[in-house]
Amino acid sequence: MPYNRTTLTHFLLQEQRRLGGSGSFTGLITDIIFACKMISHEVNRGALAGNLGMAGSENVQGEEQKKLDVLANDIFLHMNALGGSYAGMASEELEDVHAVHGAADGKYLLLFDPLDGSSNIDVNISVGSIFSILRLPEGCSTINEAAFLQKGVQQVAAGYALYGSSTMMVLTTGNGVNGFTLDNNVGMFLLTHPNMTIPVETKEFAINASRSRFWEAPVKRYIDECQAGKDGPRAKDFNMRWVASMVAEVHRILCRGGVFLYPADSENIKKGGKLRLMYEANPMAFLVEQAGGAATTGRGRMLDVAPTHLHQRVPVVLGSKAEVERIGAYHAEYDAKA
Ligand code: P6P
Repeated sequence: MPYNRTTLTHFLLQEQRRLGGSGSFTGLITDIIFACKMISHEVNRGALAGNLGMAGSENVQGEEQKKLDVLANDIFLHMNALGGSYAGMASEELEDVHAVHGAADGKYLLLFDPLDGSSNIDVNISVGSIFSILRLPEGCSTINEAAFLQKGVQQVAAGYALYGSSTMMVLTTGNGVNGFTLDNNVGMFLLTHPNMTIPVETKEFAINASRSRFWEAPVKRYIDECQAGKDGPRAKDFNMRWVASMVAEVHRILCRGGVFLYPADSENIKKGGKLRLMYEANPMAFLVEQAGGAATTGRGRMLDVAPTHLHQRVPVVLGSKAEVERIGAYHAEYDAKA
């Protein structure tokens, strides 16, 4: 029987009953589900819909926007305002926070990267949407940047949609990680990857190796040892992957293990690194930890980083716990000698 799977909506209802929740999770995630279905449709149509190419504008990061960056951002802002759950939103594509006026019961804040990895769009490589949900601080009456500057441990839910060979949504509400695949025939996300778990060990690392000349010594040591293979200090061969789409890398790690590094280096250190804390590193760190992995800056737990501004960047090391801990140990040894 093809329809014996659990839908994402039913899964959330079951979670609420199990956890005695107020029912708000379903409302929170339902808006995001609609947004991701619409983005999936536009991404999948690609050239046929004239969606490829540049929008002719720049975002707050100073990056040239793709047409689909702008479209995905507009879809997220519109769809997530309709449900009334969110008092405010923050997007990689917007300099300032976006207050949702008249939100019926806006007790939450939504942060998102509407289309991560969009440089891959025009060459048909997987891209994704990343989202993070925080509570509106008690007594907060003004939706400003300060309301959003909460540590990653404060997230109530996080996840991503992956627009790949199939469209998937992977989600945590703090009780493990579950993956759902979009059945385009009926327009529903169906549970296909229950209780996703990251193996503690791995033989696969992901890093942009073209930046090796900029790396700090502990990163160089770790990668050199992996590349030395079974005759080197690790006594085993490693494989390397680099998709240049964080959602695709994290999904692979959730499915089969691995370690992902985007370190701060001598070239990007002034900006604090490459990846953004609030709507890339923190939601992915929440997912990875909930799946039994680890996520750090190389020098401390990602979810404990105290944010100072909305679009701040951080060094990222995440994935199989044994490798993340090894990389942390190499940084600590290096710092102790400094
Ligand atoms: P690079 C995409 O632009 C992104 O933010 C992440 O999704 C990805 O992991 C990284 O940047 C790719 O960076 O330097 O390889 O282009």
